[in-house]
Amino acid sequence: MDTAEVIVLVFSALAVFGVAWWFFLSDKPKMVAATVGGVQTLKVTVKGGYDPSTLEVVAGKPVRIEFFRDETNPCSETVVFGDFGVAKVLAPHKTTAVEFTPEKPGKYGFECGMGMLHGTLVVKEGEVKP
Ligand SMILES: [Cu+2]
Repeated sequence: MDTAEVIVLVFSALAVFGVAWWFFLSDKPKMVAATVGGVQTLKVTVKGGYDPSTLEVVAGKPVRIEFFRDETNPCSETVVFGDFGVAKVLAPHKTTAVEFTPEKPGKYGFECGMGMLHGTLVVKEGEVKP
């Protein structure tokens, strides 16, 4: 093996490792709700996807997700939270709030009306009352 081959090998290894790290090890952007007046509030930008796409709240308290749809692409026109029976049309370049109260902890998906864009709502156990 000459020097050039070694260099190629090292760079290939780094590239493979980098891709693996990106997919498996890097933490996906996650947003934990801020409580405003007793309502767990989150802000999501909709542009070719949901950003952030993983939202974290606790069970038993109202949730308000403010979707800012920063595009006119019809794909993202509707956001659907199937588990909560919520479907909402998002006006382009405006903020539309979606409100509901998750009663049970778990992971719930949300998506566009065509099921192409995906996000996850992580509902954690709320405070246990004595
Ligand atoms: Cu879509």
